[in-house]
Amino acid sequence: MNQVIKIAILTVWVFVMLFGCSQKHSDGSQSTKNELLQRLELAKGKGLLFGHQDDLAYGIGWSYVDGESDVKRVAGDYPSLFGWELGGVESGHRVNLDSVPFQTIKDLAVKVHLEGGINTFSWHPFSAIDEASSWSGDSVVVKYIIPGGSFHAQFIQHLNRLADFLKQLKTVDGKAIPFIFRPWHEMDGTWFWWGSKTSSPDELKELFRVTVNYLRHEKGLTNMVVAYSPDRFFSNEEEYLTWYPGDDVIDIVGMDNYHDLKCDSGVNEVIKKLHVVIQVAKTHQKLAAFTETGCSNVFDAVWFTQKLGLVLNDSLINEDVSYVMVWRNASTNHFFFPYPGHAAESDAKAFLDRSDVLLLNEFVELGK
Ligand code: BMA
Repeated sequence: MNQVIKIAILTVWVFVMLFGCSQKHSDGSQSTKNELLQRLELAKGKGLLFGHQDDLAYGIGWSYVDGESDVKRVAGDYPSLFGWELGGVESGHRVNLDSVPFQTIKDLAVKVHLEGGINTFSWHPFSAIDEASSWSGDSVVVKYIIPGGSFHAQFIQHLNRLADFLKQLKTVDGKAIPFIFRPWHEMDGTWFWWGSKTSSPDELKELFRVTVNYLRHEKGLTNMVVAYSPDRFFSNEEEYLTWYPGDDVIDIVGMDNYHDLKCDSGVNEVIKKLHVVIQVAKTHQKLAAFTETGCSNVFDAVWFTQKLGLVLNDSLINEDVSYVMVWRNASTNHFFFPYPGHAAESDAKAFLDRSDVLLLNEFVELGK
């Protein structure tokens, strides 16, 4: 064989070995991440997954009862997407800031995965400077915890504890399960210490990049799908992307929006904003999601069919948004999904009965 051809073959081989292998983690976690994304891709246009925060942990009138779920009580099946909160894990707490033990979260998340559902994690961490709560919108934190900041080492310690938990998300045979991680959400609002009042877009982008790159590359969490979800303060793609940390970091683009759906005219606002999210998703080849919404205490008894339902009737949203998630059912003073006997029960059931809204069994069936 000609020497030049030999060298060329050798070069290609070295390249494939170096870069091909580095993409694949020894526990196959990179492939589990793609598996999650592919399942969402497959569901696109067939229906939106319906999600509920803390669904299996507690509901109205019960807590930690195996198999219980307020969504199941009302609609006959579980959600297909399950939200969990990680706030407190970074500080070494045994329970999260809503008192749910991390061990329980881990066990339930693995169960969800085995039963065909998808897990998504929010994170409202305490500040690495003084352990102040996430809802310290006036505190300047971000510039001190990014690289070069005087509290960067403390922040890395927070990430180490977070990673210790996330690394436990495995089946008994040691296979890492895929999950969605949605840190630094609602950064365009002013209520969190990473919000727009005290951090610049560049600082937030850096915080986001450091968080994800550290978890993925230093801690090997390549089974992690990452979601970007500002709140509602944007009206075009440029504004939406103000805090966007980059295509290499993000897999899903979304929006959190409770506020606009409080009034009738808000339905159109939400539709317009989700169109922006969808456009970004198309341009950047990402999935789009309605990452958080809800009506506090479901005080509007037809909110599900007449607000959220109208949003889903929009054909673009129906085709291109992968999931919608409502927040937790903590008590009769703080809940976002009705329970048996509540005035909104039949309306929520009618919404979930729509063929384009996927509960767990329907989502699992799609993959068969
Ligand atoms: C908020 C409320 C709080 C909770 C926090 C994190 O929206 O539900 O009660 O502590 O989310 O889950």
